[in-house]
Amino acid sequence: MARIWRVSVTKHARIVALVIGSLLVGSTAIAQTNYQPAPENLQARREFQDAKFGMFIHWGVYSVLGAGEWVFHDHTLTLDEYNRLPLFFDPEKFDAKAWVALAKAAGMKYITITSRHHDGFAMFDSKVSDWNIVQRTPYKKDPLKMLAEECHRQGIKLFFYYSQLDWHNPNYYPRGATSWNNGRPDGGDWNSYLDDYMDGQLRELLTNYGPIGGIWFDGMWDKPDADWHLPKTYALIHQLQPAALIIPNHHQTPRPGEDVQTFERDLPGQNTAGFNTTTINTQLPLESCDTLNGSWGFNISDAKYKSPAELERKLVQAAGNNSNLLLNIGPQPNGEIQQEFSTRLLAVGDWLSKYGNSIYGTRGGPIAPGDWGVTTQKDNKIYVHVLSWRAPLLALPPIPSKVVKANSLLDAAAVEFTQNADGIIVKVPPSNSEETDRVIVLTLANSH
Ligand code: FHN
Repeated sequence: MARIWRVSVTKHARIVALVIGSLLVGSTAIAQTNYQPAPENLQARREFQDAKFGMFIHWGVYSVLGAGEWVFHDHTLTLDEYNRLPLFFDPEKFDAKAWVALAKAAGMKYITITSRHHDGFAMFDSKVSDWNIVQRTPYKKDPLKMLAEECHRQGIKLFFYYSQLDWHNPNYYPRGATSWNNGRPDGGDWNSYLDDYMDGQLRELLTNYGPIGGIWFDGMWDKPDADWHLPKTYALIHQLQPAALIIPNHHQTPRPGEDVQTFERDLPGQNTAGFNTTTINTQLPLESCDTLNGSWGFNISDAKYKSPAELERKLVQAAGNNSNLLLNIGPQPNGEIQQEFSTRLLAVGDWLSKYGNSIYGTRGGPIAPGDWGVTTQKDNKIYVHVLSWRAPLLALPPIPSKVVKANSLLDAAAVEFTQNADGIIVKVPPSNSEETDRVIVLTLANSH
């Protein structure tokens, strides 16, 4: 009982920290001033939008304890205790080829992996400090190197999640909203943390792993009033790899220098999680991240697996809201991806092999999402995704173009429809209870 209470209190404290951080972080509205994205960056943004579905991976020494990536904070471990974790991290079953192959079989077009999380532990070969997988674990190898090589080989983009928040480095001082009682030293050089340590590691990530998709930042909400030297860091990234996208998970409206707006456990513009902004930057690609069960890092007691149908609906909802879905799994400490994840991912991949045309390469359609479903669009095709509608007729609002044909995506069967100034009425094919999404393709006149 005491444990349950403590866990719920710490979870609550965590959300409060995220919310307060998110509310305040806007006050540090410093960014890469006069940012003009390079042509290759603009191209990378389009490719990112086309990709639609990515694999998020939270993997670190915290996985050893099977209690999520916040275990240092949640269980109030001391630094000395946490320092022992790398000694038990020996992922002998890690197989970069299998991970990338699974992402591809799931229909995912990119991977975003934690290069380090809030524990500051580098999952790559860093020369900036020895708090890294090569020097502190019996494994002694750099899994990100293997993953990057495999991603390049299999033609999938790799992004690095990078936590700006660091519970381990003494120079992350003054402390932020989290992890006050873990025996961290009361002193440190903040500027050195940013300029030497963080930028040093980012330089490594952007020079030693070939072309990467971008950097997915997290943790700024921990110290909302701090000067994070963002102009310098953002300029460094864009200078080293102009096509690399900066994706900041600060839960606020984007600022110059940032290339994608991301939302955590929410669709763009929604805030059910309690810390997302409801303001959407319509100029930027959008992304929404979520978990396959309820956790980010490996959590041995979390069996709240979402069904393939739930995951497919999330993907369709994201696409209909002009957004990507970044779906998270937390691999085991031995490097294996548990079967509960892989079977569900493969089922989604199977679904995508039939419905992918209505997802990949699309943008949010011209009709606003409703309780019934969403639309996506590619060239002169509007895909009407009927997610929840029992009646035989569906009335849609007017659109500026003339519909010349309507047919069902799966079997190309003609679908009856009428169109006038009041809108479009389509006769929805009967629902098959096993179908997540009924997709009707509207072909427009005047294709471009
Ligand atoms: O605190 C992290 C959390 O562990 C996880 O990494 C998620 C992923 O979006 N982001 C943070 C909370 O905003």
